[in-house]
Amino acid sequence: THPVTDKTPVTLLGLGAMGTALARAWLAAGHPLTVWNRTPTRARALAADGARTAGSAAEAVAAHTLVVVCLLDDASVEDTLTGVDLTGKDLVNLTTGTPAQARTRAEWAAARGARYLDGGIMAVPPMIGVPDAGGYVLYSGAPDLFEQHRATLAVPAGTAYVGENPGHAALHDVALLSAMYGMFAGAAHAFALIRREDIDPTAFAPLLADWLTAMVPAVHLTAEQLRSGDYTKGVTSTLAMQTAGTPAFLATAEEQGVSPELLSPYFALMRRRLAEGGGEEDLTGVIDLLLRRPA
Ligand code: FVH
Repeated sequence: THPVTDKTPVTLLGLGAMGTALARAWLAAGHPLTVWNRTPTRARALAADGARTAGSAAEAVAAHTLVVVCLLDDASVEDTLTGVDLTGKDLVNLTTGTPAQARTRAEWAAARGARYLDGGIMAVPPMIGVPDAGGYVLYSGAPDLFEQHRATLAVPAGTAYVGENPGHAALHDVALLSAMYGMFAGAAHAFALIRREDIDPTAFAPLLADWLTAMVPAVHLTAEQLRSGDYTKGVTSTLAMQTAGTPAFLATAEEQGVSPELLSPYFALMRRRLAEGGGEEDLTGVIDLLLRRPA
């Protein structure tokens, strides 16, 4: 049995690296916690720290109203919860998936009598339970459900509610991580350019970090341009000017013996937009070229 407390009891399914970090945060904050993991050995250390371990997912779900799921993927959620009685449960799914999977999972939960919130974790396990680490979780789904459990959900990491559509947490998650990979791709090309010269990468890195940091606020102007539909609004470096500069980038890559394969697709889109008459615009028109079909 759990000690008497006014803290919301939590059931947690999934004790991988992330699930274990979540569990430790709730235990440290004094929340009664019931855990289940497919491989039971992972629950033992948590039991020693005060978690109650359930012998099956069904037993764990039956223990408390708030049920948090942090498994590998959507298929493992299906495997784990098929046949489990979810009537009256508040299901919070922190498993990474696509927006469509989240929307389908929300309907699936509703058909089983459960309320549903989807979550996208913007943190790695060491950031969980560390208030200043900067990690947070994106949530979408029923607003009243989020409000009801906001304080409990805020224990492991900050929370950011992004709307009622259950697919929007996953969409924001993937969009933010996609931007991150674009940044990593640019940094990879930059490091490749200097790699064959007598340039210390650790001396170059601060310049790179400062430059990327200085450029980041440009996303706000892009957003304003998208909202207004005026892609020339506030433009300081036109598409025509920037496209004229791209041969120097490609020639430099050639001189340095570096493949342009990370940059070339973006430059090709810039040239296409220029050919369509977008020369006086910012780079924002490239976004329209990426929209392949009506959503
Ligand atoms: N770890 C991270 O850095 C990232 C940060 C951002 C968010 N992700 C997502 O969080 C989900 C869980 O990730 P994780 O780090 O805990 O992942 P693992 O350590 O690999 O643990 C996976 C757990 O899933 C269980 N599991 C896998 N398949 C099944 C199944 N068919 N049925 C039941 N459970 C299953 C696995 O159980 P076991 O192998 O211990 O028996 C673990 O509990 C994930 O969506 C990340 O994308 C983490």
